[in-house]
Amino acid sequence: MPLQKDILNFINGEFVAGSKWFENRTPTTNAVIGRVAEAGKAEVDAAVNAARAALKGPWGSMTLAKRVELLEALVAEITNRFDEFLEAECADTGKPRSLASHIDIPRGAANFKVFADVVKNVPTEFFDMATPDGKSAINYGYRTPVGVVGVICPWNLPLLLMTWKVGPALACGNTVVVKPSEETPRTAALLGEVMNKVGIPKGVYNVVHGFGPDSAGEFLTTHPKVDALTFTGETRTGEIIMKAAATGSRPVSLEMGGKNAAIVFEDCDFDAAIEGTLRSAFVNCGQVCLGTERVYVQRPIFDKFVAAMKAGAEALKIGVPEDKDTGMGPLISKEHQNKVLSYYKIAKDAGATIVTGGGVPDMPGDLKDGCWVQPTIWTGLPEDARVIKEEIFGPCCHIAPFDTEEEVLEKANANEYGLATAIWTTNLSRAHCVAQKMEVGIAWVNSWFLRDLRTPFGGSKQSGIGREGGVHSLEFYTELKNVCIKL
Ligand code: NAD
Ligand code: 6OD
Repeated sequence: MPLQKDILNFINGEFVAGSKWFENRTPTTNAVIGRVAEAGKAEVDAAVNAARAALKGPWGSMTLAKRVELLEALVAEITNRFDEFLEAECADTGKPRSLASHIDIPRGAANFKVFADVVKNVPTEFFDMATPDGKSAINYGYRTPVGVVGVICPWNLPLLLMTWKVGPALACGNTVVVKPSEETPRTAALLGEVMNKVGIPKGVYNVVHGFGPDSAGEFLTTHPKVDALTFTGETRTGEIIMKAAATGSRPVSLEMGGKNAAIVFEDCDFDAAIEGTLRSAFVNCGQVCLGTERVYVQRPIFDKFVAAMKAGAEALKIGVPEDKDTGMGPLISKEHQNKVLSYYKIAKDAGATIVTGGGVPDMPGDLKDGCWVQPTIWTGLPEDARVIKEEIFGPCCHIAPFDTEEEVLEKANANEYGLATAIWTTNLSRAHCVAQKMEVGIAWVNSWFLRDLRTPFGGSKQSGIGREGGVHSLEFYTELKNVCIKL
């Protein structure tokens, strides 16, 4: 299937244009490969109204068993159209096909399956109580959908992070209006076709394209008929969305930025720690919220670790999605390339030792205009340096030595973010102690980005509010009512 040239909004089961168009570029060459219909106030209003109406239609009265069947059909149909999703995701992001075919697209489908299983199996609570008249009453919990959920998405793992929200929202019987990132509109639109094919009723899944301020993002998050907002993106955007949600006292779920630390003890499995840290720093060109931008290595293995990281970074082949040897693609956009390169300059100006990288790789032909940067490793900066404090969201990390557990905990926790950590040690007791003391939502030991979708996922401090995953998603996507019956 050729790539779509015009990417449309999906409202009430129909593909529709918007108030204007904006360009869709591919980051490998920065060439325009399509145009996107921007939703204005009218289209956002239509999408929200369609989502509200769908709550009262066949979707609202559908049995749980039928809803689960439809979610399972979605998984099958995404899998059927795997290559189209892959092509669309790689065109928007430039990421290696080898990566998107193992992570983005399979997880994009799995997010429907896991929440279908959750809603099918999860019980609610029950209490039997004695009443003052010598008789009794029973109480049980009953979950209902929250209503219309606004889903605001980032560009780094577009399908995966969108269905991570849409999966549980639909499993719980809600309807959604999705605002994909302006950089990556394709897979959300393609999912509209899949929704129609499997028979999800009109208005249950809607997509409005556009930007944040004064565009679809703002129109959606300030719309009074949206009942709840779930967001993934930068912390400062999350704060704006939280303010919008305050009007009407609407619930928010926020998955935001990170400046994650890896802690490598001298007793680690060295090869595993190198493999995991290379992946956590450079996969998806460093554009993973859980990625490592600060690495603390115990002094006896520091030099050996830095040398192995340098060798690993320099062995990464930078290239196009379709080359099976590509280990790293481009950044998402010219704007983001400029941001990451500005941090490369900040590190240099601050006196960092540039172990490897620090610039733009030489790329042939059309690729010269793409959004490429080199994987970059620094050492030698003080803990208050900007590249150690601020989220860069690029393929780069600073590596610093440490001596004691107390010292590294102090340094690793001295950050306003608190999303994830990766701890590398063979000392079981130390692994538990450090994991428990890290101020993060997710602590991996001897692994990174190993996901069991039944577990709570989210950030502490400025990395987020709320937890999603497994039964935890039900806390956000349902209203839990207590029914009390006097017997
Ligand atoms: P972003 O905050 O710039 O944009 C995210 C979405 O918000 C986009 O759809 C954008 O159009 C929209 N938006 C922007 N301003 C808005 C406004 N005023 N009102 C309504 N919507 C608005 O984030 P990004 O650059 O797309 O993604 C990268 C960021 O996302 C990084 O900070 C990364 O750490 C974070 N992230 C976090 C997680 C997590 O799970 N914690 C996952 C992925 C990405
Ligand atoms: O694996 C997930 O469910 C998830 N939300 C990952 C987030 C990755 C951030 O870039």
